[in-house]
Amino acid sequence: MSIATGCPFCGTGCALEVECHREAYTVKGDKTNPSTHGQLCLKPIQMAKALETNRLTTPLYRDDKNDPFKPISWEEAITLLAQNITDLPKEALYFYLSGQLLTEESYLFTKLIKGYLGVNNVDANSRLCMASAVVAHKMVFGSDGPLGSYHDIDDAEVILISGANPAWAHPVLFRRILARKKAHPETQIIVIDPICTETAQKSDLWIGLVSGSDTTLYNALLAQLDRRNGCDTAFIDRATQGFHETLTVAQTLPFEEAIAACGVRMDHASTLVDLFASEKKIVGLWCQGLNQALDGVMRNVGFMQLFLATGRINARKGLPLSLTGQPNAMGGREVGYLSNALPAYRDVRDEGDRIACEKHWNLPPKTISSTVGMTITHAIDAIMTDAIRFLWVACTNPLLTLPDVQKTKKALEKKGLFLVVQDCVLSETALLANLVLPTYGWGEKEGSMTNSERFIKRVRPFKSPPSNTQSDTDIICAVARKLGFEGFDYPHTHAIYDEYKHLTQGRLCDQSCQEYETLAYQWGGTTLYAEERFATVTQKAQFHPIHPVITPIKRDHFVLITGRTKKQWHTMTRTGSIPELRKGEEDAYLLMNHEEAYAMAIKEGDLVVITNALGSLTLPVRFGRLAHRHLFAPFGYPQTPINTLISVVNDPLSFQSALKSTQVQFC
Ligand SMILES: Nc1nc2c(c(=O)[nH]1)N[C@H]1C(S)=C(S)[C@@H](COP(=O)(O)OP(=O)(O)OC[C@H]3O[C@@H](n4cnc5c(=O)[nH]c(N)nc54)[C@H](O)[C@@H]3O)O[C@H]1N2
Ligand SMILES: Nc1nc2c(c(=O)[nH]1)N[C@H]1C(S)=C(S)[C@@H](COP(=O)(O)OP(=O)(O)OC[C@H]3O[C@@H](n4cnc5c(=O)[nH]c(N)nc54)[C@H](O)[C@@H]3O)O[C@H]1N2
Ligand code: SF4
Ligand SMILES: [Mo]
Repeated sequence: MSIATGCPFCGTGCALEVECHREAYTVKGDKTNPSTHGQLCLKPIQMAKALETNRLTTPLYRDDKNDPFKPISWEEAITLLAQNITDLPKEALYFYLSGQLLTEESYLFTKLIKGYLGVNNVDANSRLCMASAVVAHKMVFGSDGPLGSYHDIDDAEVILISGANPAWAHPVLFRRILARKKAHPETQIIVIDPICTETAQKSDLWIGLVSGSDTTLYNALLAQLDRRNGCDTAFIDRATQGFHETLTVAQTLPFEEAIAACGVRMDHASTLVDLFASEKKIVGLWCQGLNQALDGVMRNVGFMQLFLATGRINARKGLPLSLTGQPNAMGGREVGYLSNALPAYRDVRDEGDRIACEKHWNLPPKTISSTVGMTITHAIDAIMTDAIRFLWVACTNPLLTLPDVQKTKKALEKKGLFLVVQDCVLSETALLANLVLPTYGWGEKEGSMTNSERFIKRVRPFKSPPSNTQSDTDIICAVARKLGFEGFDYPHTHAIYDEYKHLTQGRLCDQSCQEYETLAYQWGGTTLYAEERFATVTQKAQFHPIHPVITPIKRDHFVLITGRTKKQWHTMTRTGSIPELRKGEEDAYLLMNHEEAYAMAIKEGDLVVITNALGSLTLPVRFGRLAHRHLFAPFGYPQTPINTLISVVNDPLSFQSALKSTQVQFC
């Protein structure tokens, strides 16, 4: 028997075929899928071997977090959960969700929390991932939603990758880029990244800029393009606003001075200007190197503006295509799980948007709050002051992935906080909980997901779940019913999708005519805004002036960049026990330039201690090629939690934490 489903890992969103033979599962690509054409990488193939590993099989509870857990029944678990929600004032409740939940699950959480409980104190790990990209898309184009399609890569003449390492993080997309290059060797792949990553090594040009200098670089390129008459003035006049103010600010620094400040070679900067000034099709890809920063929104805006200024908002001349991290962060954004949002790209601050949702959910007027909820890092502070006393975490492991591990730990351990964790395994966060709810995992549940090119597909079960676990949807519905809410009696997941899809009618992500059973649909068509009418009030795309700030590297310090490894998935709860995915990635490590290591008498394999005001970590050294005084370490290894060294500093517009880098010294 063969089941069509989707990959539970990255935002590329590969469609898969799983062949089931008794207890074993063979994972292949689904060749009929128009988005990913039967491609896949190692992760889901290997994951299929470890579906039963470390699984939780009963709800666990303890009143006091110092006591050991006791197994309890589901009836007791749901009652306890509902009771804690009822006993506390609404303002003391907080919910923390995940871009790895399915659309139907995120929709139900949103309906329960924002609709029925009437609070917006809910956020998702997308706050750590895509929040800056969301805000930037709204600022420039009027709505969230990546512009293009994967097949824009197939005829691109230049593929410009900034702040992303798709060879590791989006391997199937990277393979597609290499396939384009192979078929058309004149295609140029250019990588802007402080690290000479595998992506950069396989590209035509590595531009090893100083971490954090992106906005300076993009401003300089924009100003130089204008000097060279390389901007598309007809397009700018016709379809955009704010160009001249933006250009004036971008012209502040002379080109040479700006490029030198970025640590970029003049000839490399000139190459970029030449390419943008040409008629070539350029596809721009980016991810956390731009999103996870104090100026993450403006890095996104600056990058996108190079495309806007040169009329690259279409399939002919190219476009910016934001890479989404998690498999269904797009679906979560669509159903409005972030603290300011409502389904189908609506906003809690908009009265019309609130009314539309209240009507759809049969709720009395004014049930939905117009106050934007706290973001997750604010909620951690609020736990410390006892303002938040209930936290329900689903499908994420925040102890290791939020900034400042010690602070997060203190908050989660707080006596006055009732912590609920809904997970397939006893994660590091679950180990701190009062109540642990064991859920179905990949291969056991059904629903839908949207990938990085807005393509929605079905996810289907191909095995039975461990006994005494429940699906995420069943848990949400059981709690809602226990709270006395009507509207959570769904005969099947199909009915949840149908209810949600009607909310998308007439919206940018309209999927209201789609059928759940056969879902295979790219909302918005291949290119958003193909008619050059944008989702802003004036229907024109908006330029925004950018005032860059480069934080200098302190004396005796290095920039420590954090990110992923090639085969592991975040905190390793699903991939850590699989030998094939562990190979070469057994332990965390510190990547550094060998010249800099030699100067400090450090050899490859030596254990070194890196430190900053928050703490210290010991890591073995590996050699690589990075910009001067830059280091790299992966963040997912539980024994060496890199976020111990990352303080809570957020972008002021998106509240996304600057997780990508910090400064450290060697002890
Ligand atoms: N194997 C694997 N794949 C994954 C994941 C995983 O855990 N494992 N996670 C998924 C998720 S949720 C996400 S969000 C994506 C993330 O995908 P990526 O964003 O591609 O991955 P990161 O490792 O976070 O690294 C981003 C790159 O940004 C660079 N960078 C750092 N600072 C700067 C800067 O100032 N400017 C520029 N231009 N670049 C900079 C880093 O050197 C790094 O190469 O990966 C997804 N895919
Ligand atoms: N320093 C640093 N920190 C970072 C980043 C970085 O680049 N640098 N990247 C950030 C980014 S982009 C992201 S996306 C986050 C990721 O951070 P997290 O989401 O916290 O990391 P995961 O390990 O993916 O945690 C997912 C959890 O969900 C559980 N799970 C899996 N399937 C299911 C399911 O079906 N149902 C339920 N209920 N649970 C399930 C897993 O067992 C696991 O415990 O990390 C962020 N943190
Ligand atoms: S590229 Fe991403 S979505 Fe595709 S199979 Fe690999 S991890 Fe899964
Ligand atoms: Mo992410």
